[in-house]
Amino acid sequence: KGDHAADAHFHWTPDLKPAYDVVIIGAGGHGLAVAYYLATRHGITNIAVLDKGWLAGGNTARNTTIVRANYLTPEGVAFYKESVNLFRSLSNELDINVMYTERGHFTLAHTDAALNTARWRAEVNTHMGVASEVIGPDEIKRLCPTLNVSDDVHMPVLGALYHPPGAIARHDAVAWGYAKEAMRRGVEVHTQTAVNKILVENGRAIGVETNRGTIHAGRIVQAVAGSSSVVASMAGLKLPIRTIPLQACVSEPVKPILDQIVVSGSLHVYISQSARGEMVMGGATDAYGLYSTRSTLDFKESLMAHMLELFPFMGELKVLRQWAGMADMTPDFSPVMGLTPIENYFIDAGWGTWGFKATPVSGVRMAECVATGRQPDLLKPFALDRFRSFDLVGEKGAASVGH
Ligand code: PYC
Repeated sequence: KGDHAADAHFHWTPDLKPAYDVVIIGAGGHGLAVAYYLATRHGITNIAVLDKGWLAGGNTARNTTIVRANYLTPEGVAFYKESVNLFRSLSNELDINVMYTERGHFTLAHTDAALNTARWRAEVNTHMGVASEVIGPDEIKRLCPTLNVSDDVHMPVLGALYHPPGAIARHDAVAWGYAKEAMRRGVEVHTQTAVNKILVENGRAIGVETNRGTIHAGRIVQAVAGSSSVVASMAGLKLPIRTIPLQACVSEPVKPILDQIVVSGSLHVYISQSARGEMVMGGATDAYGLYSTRSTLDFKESLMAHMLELFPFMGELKVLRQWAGMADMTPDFSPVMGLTPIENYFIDAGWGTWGFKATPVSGVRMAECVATGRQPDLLKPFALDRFRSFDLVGEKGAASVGH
Protein backbone atom coordinates (compact mmCIF):
# COMPACT_ATOMS: atom_id res chain seq x y z
CA LYS A 1 0.00 0.00 0.00
CA GLY A 2 1.08 3.62 -0.35
CA ASP A 3 3.15 4.14 -3.46
CA HIS A 4 1.24 1.73 -5.69
CA ALA A 5 -0.51 3.96 -8.22
CA ALA A 6 -3.57 1.74 -8.41
CA ASP A 7 -4.21 2.15 -4.67
CA ALA A 8 -5.73 5.52 -5.45
CA HIS A 9 -8.66 3.72 -7.04
CA PHE A 10 -9.08 1.15 -4.32
CA HIS A 11 -11.56 1.32 -1.53
CA TRP A 12 -8.87 0.38 0.97
CA THR A 13 -9.94 -0.41 4.53
CA PRO A 14 -7.01 -1.46 6.70
CA ASP A 15 -9.12 -2.47 9.72
CA LEU A 16 -11.34 -5.50 9.65
CA LYS A 17 -15.01 -4.78 10.23
CA PRO A 18 -16.80 -6.89 12.84
CA ALA A 19 -19.13 -8.42 10.24
CA TYR A 20 -19.51 -8.95 6.48
CA ASP A 21 -22.21 -10.43 4.30
CA VAL A 22 -19.63 -12.77 2.79
CA VAL A 23 -16.17 -13.79 3.98
CA ILE A 24 -14.00 -15.49 1.40
CA ILE A 25 -11.00 -17.41 2.73
CA GLY A 26 -8.23 -17.28 0.15
CA ALA A 27 -7.14 -14.30 -1.96
CA GLY A 28 -6.00 -16.35 -4.93
CA GLY A 29 -7.51 -16.21 -8.40
CA HIS A 30 -10.60 -18.23 -7.44
CA GLY A 31 -11.45 -16.35 -4.23
CA LEU A 32 -10.97 -12.98 -5.92
CA ALA A 33 -13.07 -14.05 -8.90
CA VAL A 34 -15.90 -15.13 -6.58
CA ALA A 35 -15.76 -11.70 -4.91
CA TYR A 36 -15.76 -9.91 -8.28
CA TYR A 37 -18.77 -11.81 -9.65
CA LEU A 38 -20.68 -11.48 -6.36
CA ALA A 39 -20.20 -7.71 -6.73
CA THR A 40 -20.89 -7.41 -10.46
CA ARG A 41 -23.57 -10.05 -11.02
CA HIS A 42 -25.34 -10.16 -7.67
CA GLY A 43 -24.82 -6.69 -6.15
CA ILE A 44 -23.15 -8.10 -3.02
CA THR A 45 -20.17 -5.94 -2.06
CA ASN A 46 -19.94 -6.19 1.73
CA ILE A 47 -17.27 -8.84 1.31
CA ALA A 48 -13.90 -9.52 2.97
CA VAL A 49 -11.40 -11.68 1.13
CA LEU A 50 -8.85 -12.97 3.65
CA ASP A 51 -5.45 -14.50 3.03
CA LYS A 52 -2.78 -15.69 5.44
CA GLY A 53 -0.11 -14.69 2.90
CA TRP A 54 -0.14 -12.17 0.11
CA LEU A 55 -2.44 -11.57 -2.84
CA ALA A 56 -2.39 -14.51 -5.25
CA GLY A 57 0.81 -15.88 -3.70
CA GLY A 58 -0.28 -19.53 -3.46
CA ASN A 59 -1.07 -21.81 -6.37
CA THR A 60 -2.11 -18.85 -8.53
CA ALA A 61 1.54 -17.79 -8.52
CA ARG A 62 2.82 -21.32 -9.01
CA ASN A 63 0.87 -22.80 -11.90
CA THR A 64 1.90 -23.07 -15.53
CA THR A 65 -1.09 -21.04 -16.82
CA ILE A 66 -2.53 -23.49 -19.36
CA VAL A 67 -6.18 -22.99 -20.34
CA ARG A 68 -8.08 -25.67 -22.29
CA ALA A 69 -11.46 -27.39 -22.47
CA ASN A 70 -10.45 -30.76 -23.98
CA TYR A 71 -11.65 -32.90 -21.08
CA LEU A 72 -12.97 -36.44 -21.11
CA THR A 73 -16.42 -36.29 -19.51
CA PRO A 74 -19.34 -34.22 -20.83
CA GLU A 75 -19.59 -32.59 -17.37
CA GLY A 76 -15.93 -31.61 -17.43
CA VAL A 77 -16.02 -30.34 -21.01
CA ALA A 78 -19.13 -28.19 -20.37
CA PHE A 79 -17.51 -26.65 -17.30
CA TYR A 80 -14.13 -25.80 -18.85
CA LYS A 81 -15.76 -24.67 -22.10
CA GLU A 82 -17.53 -21.93 -20.16
CA SER A 83 -14.18 -20.96 -18.61
CA VAL A 84 -12.48 -20.70 -22.01
CA ASN A 85 -15.32 -18.45 -23.21
CA LEU A 86 -14.97 -16.22 -20.15
CA PHE A 87 -11.18 -16.05 -20.57
CA ARG A 88 -11.57 -14.80 -24.15
CA SER A 89 -13.18 -11.54 -23.00
CA LEU A 90 -11.44 -11.24 -19.63
CA SER A 91 -8.99 -8.49 -20.63
CA ASN A 92 -11.91 -6.27 -21.63
CA GLU A 93 -14.02 -7.25 -18.64
CA LEU A 94 -11.25 -6.53 -16.11
CA ASP A 95 -9.65 -3.64 -18.03
CA ILE A 96 -6.21 -5.23 -17.80
CA ASN A 97 -4.25 -7.18 -20.37
CA VAL A 98 -4.31 -10.77 -19.10
CA MET A 99 -2.22 -11.73 -22.15
CA TYR A 100 -4.59 -14.51 -23.18
CA THR A 101 -3.11 -16.15 -26.28
CA GLU A 102 -4.55 -19.17 -28.06
CA ARG A 103 -1.60 -21.36 -29.05
CA GLY A 104 -3.04 -24.75 -29.92
CA HIS A 105 -2.62 -27.60 -27.42
CA PHE A 106 -1.16 -31.03 -28.24
CA THR A 107 -1.61 -34.04 -25.99
CA LEU A 108 0.90 -36.48 -27.44
CA ALA A 109 0.16 -40.20 -27.61
CA HIS A 110 3.06 -42.65 -27.52
CA THR A 111 1.00 -45.83 -27.01
CA ASP A 112 -2.15 -47.38 -28.50
CA ALA A 113 -3.92 -46.88 -25.17
CA ALA A 114 -3.09 -43.16 -25.20
CA LEU A 115 -4.32 -42.89 -28.80
CA ASN A 116 -7.61 -44.52 -27.79
CA THR A 117 -8.08 -42.00 -24.98
CA ALA A 118 -7.27 -39.18 -27.44
CA ARG A 119 -9.97 -40.47 -29.84
CA TRP A 120 -12.45 -40.73 -26.99
CA ARG A 121 -11.73 -37.16 -25.89
CA ALA A 122 -11.97 -35.90 -29.48
CA GLU A 123 -15.43 -37.50 -29.82
CA VAL A 124 -16.74 -36.07 -26.54
CA ASN A 125 -15.21 -32.64 -27.26
CA THR A 126 -16.67 -32.44 -30.78
CA HIS A 127 -20.07 -33.52 -29.50
CA MET A 128 -19.93 -30.73 -26.92
CA GLY A 129 -18.87 -28.10 -29.48
CA VAL A 130 -15.21 -27.94 -28.43
CA ALA A 131 -12.60 -28.09 -31.22
CA SER A 132 -10.41 -31.20 -30.83
CA GLU A 133 -9.19 -33.81 -33.30
CA VAL A 134 -6.68 -36.64 -33.44
CA ILE A 135 -3.79 -35.97 -35.82
CA GLY A 136 -0.78 -38.03 -36.92
CA PRO A 137 2.97 -37.34 -36.69
CA ASP A 138 3.22 -35.60 -40.11
CA GLU A 139 0.52 -33.08 -39.20
CA ILE A 140 2.07 -32.61 -35.75
CA LYS A 141 5.42 -31.84 -37.38
CA ARG A 142 3.80 -29.40 -39.81
CA LEU A 143 2.11 -27.47 -36.99
CA CYS A 144 4.97 -27.73 -34.47
CA PRO A 145 8.26 -27.99 -36.39
CA THR A 146 10.52 -27.96 -33.31
CA LEU A 147 9.00 -31.19 -31.95
CA ASN A 148 10.97 -34.40 -32.59
CA VAL A 149 8.57 -36.96 -34.09
CA SER A 150 11.25 -39.35 -35.34
CA ASP A 151 11.20 -43.10 -34.61
CA ASP A 152 14.68 -43.32 -33.09
CA VAL A 153 13.64 -42.35 -29.56
CA HIS A 154 12.57 -44.43 -26.61
CA MET A 155 8.88 -43.54 -27.02
CA PRO A 156 8.04 -42.33 -30.57
CA VAL A 157 5.04 -40.04 -31.05
CA LEU A 158 2.15 -42.01 -32.63
CA GLY A 159 -0.31 -39.12 -32.78
CA ALA A 160 -1.85 -36.34 -30.71
CA LEU A 161 -5.11 -34.90 -29.53
CA TYR A 162 -4.95 -31.43 -31.09
CA HIS A 163 -7.05 -28.73 -29.39
CA PRO A 164 -6.67 -25.41 -31.28
CA PRO A 165 -8.26 -23.21 -28.55
CA GLY A 166 -5.65 -24.29 -25.97
CA ALA A 167 -4.20 -21.07 -24.52
CA ILE A 168 -1.98 -19.48 -21.91
CA ALA A 169 -2.62 -16.34 -19.87
CA ARG A 170 -0.70 -14.21 -17.43
CA HIS A 171 -1.66 -15.59 -14.00
CA ASP A 172 -0.89 -12.52 -11.87
CA ALA A 173 -2.75 -10.22 -14.28
CA VAL A 174 -5.83 -12.44 -13.93
CA ALA A 175 -5.69 -12.30 -10.13
CA TRP A 176 -4.84 -8.61 -9.92
CA GLY A 177 -7.54 -7.82 -12.47
CA TYR A 178 -10.19 -9.53 -10.36
CA ALA A 179 -8.80 -7.91 -7.19
CA LYS A 180 -8.73 -4.35 -8.52
CA GLU A 181 -12.21 -4.55 -10.05
CA ALA A 182 -13.69 -6.16 -6.93
CA MET A 183 -12.03 -3.54 -4.68
CA ARG A 184 -13.25 -0.74 -6.94
CA ARG A 185 -16.74 -1.92 -6.05
CA GLY A 186 -16.12 -1.95 -2.31
CA VAL A 187 -14.80 -5.45 -1.68
CA GLU A 188 -12.03 -5.56 0.95
CA VAL A 189 -8.96 -7.74 0.50
CA HIS A 190 -7.08 -8.42 3.73
CA THR A 191 -3.73 -10.14 3.33
CA GLN A 192 -1.56 -11.32 6.26
CA THR A 193 -4.87 -12.34 7.81
CA ALA A 194 -4.88 -16.01 8.77
CA VAL A 195 -8.09 -17.84 9.61
CA ASN A 196 -7.43 -19.98 12.69
CA LYS A 197 -10.96 -21.18 13.45
CA ILE A 198 -14.31 -21.38 11.68
CA LEU A 199 -17.24 -20.71 13.95
CA VAL A 200 -20.12 -23.14 13.45
CA GLU A 201 -23.28 -23.07 15.60
CA ASN A 202 -26.11 -25.59 15.24
CA GLY A 203 -24.84 -26.70 11.83
CA ARG A 204 -24.51 -23.11 10.53
CA ALA A 205 -21.28 -21.26 9.81
CA ILE A 206 -21.42 -17.85 11.49
CA GLY A 207 -17.91 -16.43 11.36
CA VAL A 208 -14.17 -16.88 11.53
CA GLU A 209 -11.48 -16.26 14.11
CA THR A 210 -8.38 -14.69 12.58
CA ASN A 211 -4.98 -13.52 13.82
CA ARG A 212 -6.54 -10.03 13.69
CA GLY A 213 -9.74 -10.82 15.59
CA THR A 214 -13.14 -12.42 15.13
CA ILE A 215 -15.37 -11.61 12.15
CA HIS A 216 -19.02 -12.53 11.77
CA ALA A 217 -20.11 -13.63 8.33
CA GLY A 218 -23.46 -14.21 6.67
CA ARG A 219 -21.83 -16.71 4.34
CA ILE A 220 -18.33 -18.15 4.15
CA VAL A 221 -16.51 -19.44 1.08
CA GLN A 222 -13.25 -21.37 1.25
CA ALA A 223 -11.08 -21.09 -1.86
CA VAL A 224 -7.68 -22.21 -0.59
CA ALA A 225 -6.20 -24.61 -3.12
CA GLY A 226 -3.34 -26.50 -1.47
CA SER A 227 -4.79 -26.08 2.03
CA SER A 228 -8.35 -27.24 1.38
CA SER A 229 -8.36 -30.15 3.83
CA VAL A 230 -6.74 -28.07 6.58
CA VAL A 231 -9.25 -25.23 6.30
CA ALA A 232 -12.26 -27.53 5.80
CA SER A 233 -11.32 -29.46 8.93
CA MET A 234 -11.66 -26.22 10.93
CA ALA A 235 -15.31 -26.29 9.91
CA GLY A 236 -15.57 -29.98 10.83
CA LEU A 237 -15.52 -31.23 7.23
CA LYS A 238 -13.37 -34.17 6.14
CA LEU A 239 -12.52 -33.92 2.44
CA PRO A 240 -11.52 -36.82 0.17
CA ILE A 241 -8.32 -35.02 -0.80
CA ARG A 242 -4.59 -35.88 -0.75
CA THR A 243 -2.18 -32.98 -1.02
CA ILE A 244 0.92 -33.55 -3.17
CA PRO A 245 3.60 -31.15 -4.43
CA LEU A 246 3.64 -30.34 -8.14
CA GLN A 247 6.93 -28.91 -9.35
CA ALA A 248 7.65 -26.67 -12.31
CA CYS A 249 10.46 -24.58 -13.74
CA VAL A 250 11.31 -22.05 -16.44
CA SER A 251 14.31 -21.77 -18.72
CA GLU A 252 16.23 -18.63 -19.46
CA PRO A 253 14.33 -16.50 -22.02
CA VAL A 254 14.96 -17.11 -25.71
CA LYS A 255 13.44 -15.78 -28.93
CA PRO A 256 10.04 -17.21 -29.93
CA ILE A 257 10.59 -20.80 -31.05
CA LEU A 258 7.64 -22.73 -29.62
CA ASP A 259 4.19 -21.34 -30.36
CA GLN A 260 2.18 -24.33 -29.16
CA ILE A 261 1.50 -25.99 -25.81
CA VAL A 262 2.80 -29.56 -25.81
CA VAL A 263 1.85 -32.18 -23.24
CA SER A 264 2.92 -35.80 -22.93
CA GLY A 265 1.23 -37.72 -20.15
CA SER A 266 3.38 -40.80 -20.90
CA LEU A 267 6.66 -38.89 -20.75
CA HIS A 268 5.39 -36.77 -17.84
CA VAL A 269 6.15 -33.39 -19.40
CA TYR A 270 4.35 -30.27 -20.53
CA ILE A 271 5.78 -27.11 -22.01
CA SER A 272 4.86 -23.74 -23.48
CA GLN A 273 6.84 -20.60 -24.19
CA SER A 274 5.74 -17.52 -22.28
CA ALA A 275 5.45 -14.03 -23.75
CA ARG A 276 8.78 -13.28 -22.02
CA GLY A 277 10.45 -16.10 -23.96
CA GLU A 278 10.91 -18.47 -21.03
CA MET A 279 10.10 -22.15 -21.58
CA VAL A 280 7.53 -22.93 -18.87
CA MET A 281 7.77 -26.61 -17.97
CA GLY A 282 6.38 -29.13 -15.55
CA GLY A 283 6.21 -32.84 -14.96
CA ALA A 284 4.34 -35.36 -12.83
CA THR A 285 3.23 -34.76 -9.27
CA ASP A 286 5.73 -35.88 -6.64
CA ALA A 287 5.58 -39.52 -5.64
CA TYR A 288 4.19 -38.93 -2.14
CA GLY A 289 1.89 -36.58 -0.24
CA LEU A 290 3.63 -33.66 1.50
CA TYR A 291 2.93 -30.08 2.53
CA SER A 292 6.09 -28.48 1.16
CA THR A 293 6.96 -26.21 -1.73
CA ARG A 294 10.61 -27.28 -1.91
CA SER A 295 12.23 -28.01 -5.28
CA THR A 296 14.18 -31.20 -5.97
CA LEU A 297 17.01 -32.21 -8.26
CA ASP A 298 15.17 -35.50 -9.04
CA PHE A 299 12.35 -33.57 -10.63
CA LYS A 300 14.63 -31.49 -12.81
CA GLU A 301 16.69 -34.46 -13.97
CA SER A 302 13.76 -36.67 -14.97
CA LEU A 303 11.89 -33.76 -16.56
CA MET A 304 14.89 -32.82 -18.69
CA ALA A 305 15.62 -36.41 -19.72
CA HIS A 306 12.16 -36.66 -21.26
CA MET A 307 12.02 -33.11 -22.52
CA LEU A 308 15.21 -33.58 -24.56
CA GLU A 309 13.61 -36.52 -26.32
CA LEU A 310 10.83 -34.25 -27.59
CA PHE A 311 12.83 -31.02 -27.97
CA PRO A 312 16.55 -31.71 -28.51
CA PHE A 313 17.26 -27.96 -28.88
CA MET A 314 16.54 -27.60 -25.15
CA GLY A 315 19.93 -29.16 -24.42
CA GLU A 316 21.43 -25.69 -24.87
CA LEU A 317 19.09 -23.96 -22.39
CA LYS A 318 19.69 -23.16 -18.73
CA VAL A 319 17.04 -23.50 -16.04
CA LEU A 320 16.32 -20.07 -14.59
CA ARG A 321 13.82 -20.74 -11.77
CA GLN A 322 12.30 -23.80 -10.14
CA TRP A 323 9.39 -23.98 -7.69
CA ALA A 324 6.47 -26.09 -6.47
CA GLY A 325 2.77 -25.68 -5.75
CA MET A 326 0.48 -27.82 -3.60
CA ALA A 327 -2.01 -29.98 -5.50
CA ASP A 328 -5.20 -31.00 -3.67
CA MET A 329 -5.95 -34.26 -5.46
CA THR A 330 -9.44 -35.80 -5.46
CA PRO A 331 -10.06 -39.49 -6.24
CA ASP A 332 -11.74 -38.68 -9.58
CA PHE A 333 -9.47 -35.78 -10.65
CA SER A 334 -12.38 -33.32 -10.64
CA PRO A 335 -12.98 -30.36 -8.34
CA VAL A 336 -15.30 -30.16 -5.32
CA MET A 337 -17.56 -27.13 -5.55
CA GLY A 338 -20.64 -25.56 -4.02
CA LEU A 339 -22.81 -26.37 -1.02
CA THR A 340 -21.58 -28.33 1.98
CA PRO A 341 -23.41 -30.06 4.84
CA ILE A 342 -22.75 -26.89 6.87
CA GLU A 343 -25.30 -24.19 6.19
CA ASN A 344 -23.80 -20.99 4.80
CA TYR A 345 -20.42 -22.67 4.23
CA PHE A 346 -19.38 -23.05 0.60
CA ILE A 347 -16.42 -24.88 -0.84
CA ASP A 348 -14.22 -24.35 -3.90
CA ALA A 349 -11.61 -27.09 -3.62
CA GLY A 350 -10.01 -30.17 -5.15
CA TRP A 351 -8.10 -28.16 -7.71
CA GLY A 352 -5.34 -30.76 -8.02
CA THR A 353 -3.27 -29.89 -11.08
CA TRP A 354 -6.09 -28.20 -13.03
CA GLY A 355 -7.23 -25.08 -11.16
CA PHE A 356 -5.94 -22.00 -13.00
CA LYS A 357 -7.93 -22.66 -16.15
CA ALA A 358 -11.14 -22.76 -14.09
CA THR A 359 -10.63 -19.36 -12.44
CA PRO A 360 -13.37 -17.41 -14.31
CA VAL A 361 -15.99 -20.17 -14.38
CA SER A 362 -15.43 -20.98 -10.71
CA GLY A 363 -15.84 -17.31 -9.91
CA VAL A 364 -19.09 -17.01 -11.86
CA ARG A 365 -20.67 -20.25 -10.66
CA MET A 366 -19.51 -20.12 -7.04
CA ALA A 367 -20.82 -16.54 -6.83
CA GLU A 368 -24.17 -17.78 -8.16
CA CYS A 369 -24.15 -20.59 -5.60
CA VAL A 370 -23.37 -18.23 -2.72
CA ALA A 371 -25.89 -15.59 -3.81
CA THR A 372 -28.78 -18.01 -4.43
CA GLY A 373 -27.98 -20.70 -1.88
CA ARG A 374 -28.52 -23.29 -4.63
CA GLN A 375 -26.08 -25.50 -6.52
CA PRO A 376 -25.90 -24.18 -10.11
CA ASP A 377 -26.57 -26.83 -12.79
CA LEU A 378 -22.99 -26.62 -14.09
CA LEU A 379 -21.68 -27.42 -10.59
CA LYS A 380 -24.09 -30.25 -9.76
CA PRO A 381 -21.67 -32.98 -10.99
CA PHE A 382 -18.92 -31.51 -8.77
CA ALA A 383 -20.85 -31.46 -5.50
CA LEU A 384 -19.12 -32.82 -2.39
CA ASP A 385 -21.84 -35.44 -1.87
CA ARG A 386 -20.85 -37.28 -5.08
CA PHE A 387 -18.33 -39.18 -2.95
CA ARG A 388 -21.20 -40.49 -0.83
CA SER A 389 -23.25 -41.59 -3.85
CA PHE A 390 -20.18 -42.74 -5.86
CA ASP A 391 -21.32 -40.60 -8.76
CA LEU A 392 -17.78 -39.68 -9.75
CA VAL A 393 -16.58 -37.52 -12.67
CA GLY A 394 -13.47 -39.42 -13.78
CA GLU A 395 -11.05 -37.02 -15.45
CA LYS A 396 -7.71 -38.76 -14.82
CA GLY A 397 -7.37 -39.47 -18.55
CA ALA A 398 -7.52 -35.73 -19.32
CA ALA A 399 -5.33 -34.48 -16.50
CA SER A 400 -2.22 -33.58 -18.58
CA VAL A 401 -0.02 -34.09 -15.56
CA GLY A 402 1.25 -37.61 -14.90
CA HIS A 403 0.36 -39.12 -11.50
O1 PYC B 1 -4.46 -29.21 -16.63
O2 PYC B 1 -3.67 -28.44 -18.50
C1 PYC B 1 -3.53 -28.78 -17.33
C2 PYC B 1 -2.20 -28.67 -16.72
C3 PYC B 1 -1.02 -28.46 -17.34
C4 PYC B 1 -0.06 -28.40 -16.37
C5 PYC B 1 -0.65 -28.59 -15.18
N1 PYC B 1 -1.97 -28.75 -15.40
